[in-house]
Amino acid sequence: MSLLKTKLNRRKFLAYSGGTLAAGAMASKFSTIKAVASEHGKQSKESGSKTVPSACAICVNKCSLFADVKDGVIHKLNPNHNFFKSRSMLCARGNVGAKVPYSPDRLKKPLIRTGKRGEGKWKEVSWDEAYDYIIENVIKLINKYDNRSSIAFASTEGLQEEFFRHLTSVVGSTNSVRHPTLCLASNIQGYSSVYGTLPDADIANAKFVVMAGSNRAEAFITPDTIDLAKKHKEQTFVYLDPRATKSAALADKWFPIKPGTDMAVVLAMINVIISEELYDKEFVNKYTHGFDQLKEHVKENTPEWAEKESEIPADEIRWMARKFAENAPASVWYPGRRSSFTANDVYYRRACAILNAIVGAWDRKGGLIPKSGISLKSHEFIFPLYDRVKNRIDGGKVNFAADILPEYIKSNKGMPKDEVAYLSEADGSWVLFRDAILKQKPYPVKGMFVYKQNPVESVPNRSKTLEMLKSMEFICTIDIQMSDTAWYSDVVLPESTYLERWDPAHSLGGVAPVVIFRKPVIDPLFDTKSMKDITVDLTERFLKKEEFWVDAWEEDKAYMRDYVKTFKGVPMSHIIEHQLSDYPGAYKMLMEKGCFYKTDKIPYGKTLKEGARLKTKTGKIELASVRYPEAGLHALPVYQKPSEAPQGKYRFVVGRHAQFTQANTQNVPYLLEAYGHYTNMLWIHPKSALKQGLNDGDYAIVKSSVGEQKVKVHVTEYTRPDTVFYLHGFGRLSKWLTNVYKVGASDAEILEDYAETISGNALLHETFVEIKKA
Ligand SMILES: Nc1nc2c(c(=O)[nH]1)N[C@H]1C(S)=C(S)[C@@H](COP(=O)(O)OP(=O)(O)OC[C@H]3O[C@@H](n4cnc5c(=O)[nH]c(N)nc54)[C@H](O)[C@@H]3O)O[C@H]1N2
Ligand SMILES: Nc1nc2c(c(=O)[nH]1)N[C@H]1C(S)=C(S)[C@@H](COP(=O)(O)OP(=O)(O)OC[C@H]3O[C@@H](n4cnc5c(=O)[nH]c(N)nc54)[C@H](O)[C@@H]3O)O[C@H]1N2
Ligand code: SF4
Ligand SMILES: [Mo]
Repeated sequence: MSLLKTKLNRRKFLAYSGGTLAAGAMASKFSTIKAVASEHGKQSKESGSKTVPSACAICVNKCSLFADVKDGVIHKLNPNHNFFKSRSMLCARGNVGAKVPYSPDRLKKPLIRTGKRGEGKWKEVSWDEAYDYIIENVIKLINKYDNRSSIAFASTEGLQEEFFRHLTSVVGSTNSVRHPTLCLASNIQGYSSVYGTLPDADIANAKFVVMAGSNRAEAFITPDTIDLAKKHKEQTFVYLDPRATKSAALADKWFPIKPGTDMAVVLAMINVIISEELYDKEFVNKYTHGFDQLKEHVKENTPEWAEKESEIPADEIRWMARKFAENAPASVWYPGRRSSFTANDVYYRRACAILNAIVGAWDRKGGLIPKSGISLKSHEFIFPLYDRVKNRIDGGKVNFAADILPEYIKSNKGMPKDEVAYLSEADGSWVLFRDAILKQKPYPVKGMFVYKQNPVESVPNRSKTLEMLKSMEFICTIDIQMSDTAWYSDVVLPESTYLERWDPAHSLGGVAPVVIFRKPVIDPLFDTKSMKDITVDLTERFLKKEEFWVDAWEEDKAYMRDYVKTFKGVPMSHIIEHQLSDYPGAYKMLMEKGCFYKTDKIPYGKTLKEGARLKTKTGKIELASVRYPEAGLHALPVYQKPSEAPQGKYRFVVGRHAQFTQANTQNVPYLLEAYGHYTNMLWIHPKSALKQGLNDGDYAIVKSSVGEQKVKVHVTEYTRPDTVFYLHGFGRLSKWLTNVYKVGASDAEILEDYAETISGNALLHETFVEIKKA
C-alpha cells in the first residue's frame, strides 16, 4: 500500500511492521582501554558491586545477560541462565562488549563537519547546536524541493530503531530504507510465498539437517548455533558451501557445491521424493495446494541433471532425498538468514520451503516451526499526512530497474524488469534506492539520516555509495563510533552504547518466543544520548517551528505533542511496564530474571489444527503460488543456470567470522587478536594460485568492474578452484577506526551492485573478479 493512498484511512495506517510503543600497536591499544576504564572508575561516584540484567547488542541475537559492575565500572558480562534461547551462552563478541563503552575510538560528543566532506575535520558542538543545525537543514531542504520525501532515512534493526522511525514520520518522508534488502529480504519473500511466514528450524530435535550457505558455526543464530554444536547422536548434518567453513568441520558430509546451483539440488530432491513416492501423502492432501503442478514441474529435474549443475554426485543427492523423507518430520532444509546471494534467490528459497512441506516436516517436532512472538502492547503508529510528500523513490515502475539485473537473468520471464514485485514500503530496496537518488528519478533526494547502519560498507559498490553521499546537501549519522558513513556526514550524533541506556522490551520470535529489554549497566560515560531522547528532543524542537507544519493537519501536531509528552516525561521502566501489561507478573520477571517467557516448550502444531489458516491466499501451504502468476511471476520455482566465470576470472563470495559482526566489531582489539591475522586475506585454491603465480603470503590485486583492492593471499584447499573469498568489514575509510583504517581489503569496494527484483534484495555473490600479483 502506498503511503499516499492512506489519506482516507489516516488513523488506521500502521505503517511499519512490529512498531512497539509508539598488530604491534595492539598492546598499547589494550592499555588505552584499561586506562579509559580505570579513569572512569576514579570518576564514578558509584561504589560497591551490583549485578544488572540487560541484553547484548553486538549482533541480531540480543542474548540476555547479567553485568557485574564494581565501583561503577563494568567488570564482566555473564550469560543469563534463564535465557534458554542462547542456551546460557554469550559469545566472544558478547563478552568483549564489556569494553565497548570504554573504547578510545567511540564517539563522545556531537560533531559538525568543518572541512570538505570526508576530509575528517570536525568541531565538537553542544546538543543544542547540533539540533539547530539539523532542523535548519531539514526545513531548508523541504522548502527548496517542496517535498518532505527529499530526505531519506536509512536504518538497521535494533531496539531503538522504532524511535528513529518516528523521526522519519515527523519529517514525513516516505523514503526509508532498511537493512533487509542487504540481508534476508528474498528469504522472507520465498518462504512467505509458501507458508505465509519465514519459519525457524527445530535444530535441537531434527534428525536430518541440511544447511546450504548458512555457516551457523561462525555466523551465530541462537539457539541454532549452539544446538548444532551440541549435535545429538541421531542427527545427520549435511553442509553445502563452496568453502570449508567451521560448519563444514561439524558436518557429517560437506559438499563444495558450485555457487548459485543449490536450487538444482533441491529440485532434484523433490523429484526423487515424488517419483519414489516418499512424500507424506496425507499431509500433502490435507495441508498443501498445487501438488500436481509441482509433480509436473520437477519431472526433468533428475539427480543426474542436478549433478551437472551443482557438481554434487547424483547418488549423494538421491541419498539426501531418501534420508530427508525417511527422517521426516524431523528433517530440515535450513532456512538460513542472509540470502543476498544470486539472482534466482526467491525461487530458490521457495523450492527449499516446498521440499520441507512435501515430507510433512512442518510445524512438527524436528521440522520447520512457524515463528511465534509474545505480543506486547504498542502505541498506534501514525504517519502524518502532509501535502508535501511524494511516493517512494524506488517504488512502482522505474525505468532503470533492468540495470541492476545480471545479464543471464534478463531472459527469465519470471523476473520483473521494471520494478520490484514485492517492495516493502518500510524497507525499500537499497540498490534501487541508491540508483534512484543518483539519477534523481523520479525526483531529487538531497538529505539523509542514517541510524545504526553503515551503508558505505554494507551496500555493494562502495564508490557508488560514496558518490551518492557526495550528492547530498545534508547527512546526519547517529552511531556509537565514527563509521565510514559517519565519516562522510555533516553532523554526527553519538548514541549512548547499549550498556548505558534503557531500551524498550522486545519479543524475540523463534521456536519459543522470549522477551528481553535493556537497562543501563553504567551511566553514560560521555555526552551521549539514546535515539529515543534524540527523537523526542528533535520532535519538540520541530514543534516550535511554525513553518515546518504548514502542510500538516492540526491533529498531526497534536499527536506529535502527545508523543513528546509520553516519551519525555515517562521513564522507560514505565513504558516497559505498559508494554507487558497484558501479562500479570511479566514485568517483575523481566526485571528479576532478565527475560520474560510464557513457556520454553515449543508449541508444535498450531497451524495444523482444524480451521487454522496460513497467511497465504489459499490459507494452505502453497506449493504452487496463487499470487505469483497474478504478478507475472512463475507459480513454481524455476531454476536459472548461473553464469559461468569468464575466462581467467573467479566468483567472489562473502561470509562471516565468529569474532566479527558485519562491518562492526573489526576495530575491537581483543577480537582482532582472537582472529589471529589482524587483517582479512584472500582465500584462493592452490590450483588457482598456481595459475595466477601467487604464493601464500603474497599480496594480490582483486579487481571487478567497479573497483579493486589489495589483499594478502591465503592459499587454501578450503575453497573451490572457481571461488574466492575474503572477510567483510576490513579496508575501512574512517580514520577514527584506528585498528582497521586501510587495514586489509573492503568487499563492498569490489562487489558489483545487482539486485533481485522480486524482493529487492541485493546480490552479493554475482561478482566475478580478476586476480593479479600486486
Ligand atoms: N559471528 C557473527 N554472527 C552473525 C553475524 C555476524 O556478522 N557475525 N551476522 C548475523 C546476520 S545479520 C546474518 S544475516 C547471519 C548470516 O549468516 P549466514 O546466513 O550463515 O551468512 P554468511 O556468513 O554470510 O554465510 C554465507 C555462506 O554461504 C557460502 N556461499 C556462498 N555462495 C554460496 C552458494 O551459492 N551456495 C552455498 N550453499 N553456499 C554459498 C559462503 O561461502 C558463506 O560461508 O549471521 C548472523 N550472525
Ligand atoms: N559486502 C558485504 N555487504 C554486506 C554483508 C556482507 O557480508 N558483505 N552483509 C549484509 C548483511 S547480512 C547485513 S545484516 C548488513 C548489515 O549492515 P549494517 O546494518 O550496516 O550493519 P553493520 O555493518 O554492523 O554496521 C552497523 C553500524 O551501527 C553502529 N552501531 C552499533 N551499535 C550501535 C548503537 O547502539 N547505536 C547506534 N546508533 N549505532 C550503533 C556500528 O558502529 C556500525 O557503524 O550488511 C549487508 N551487507
Ligand atoms: S550471539 Fe554473541 S554478539 Fe550476538 S547477541 Fe549473543 S552474545 Fe551478543
Ligand atoms: Mo544480516
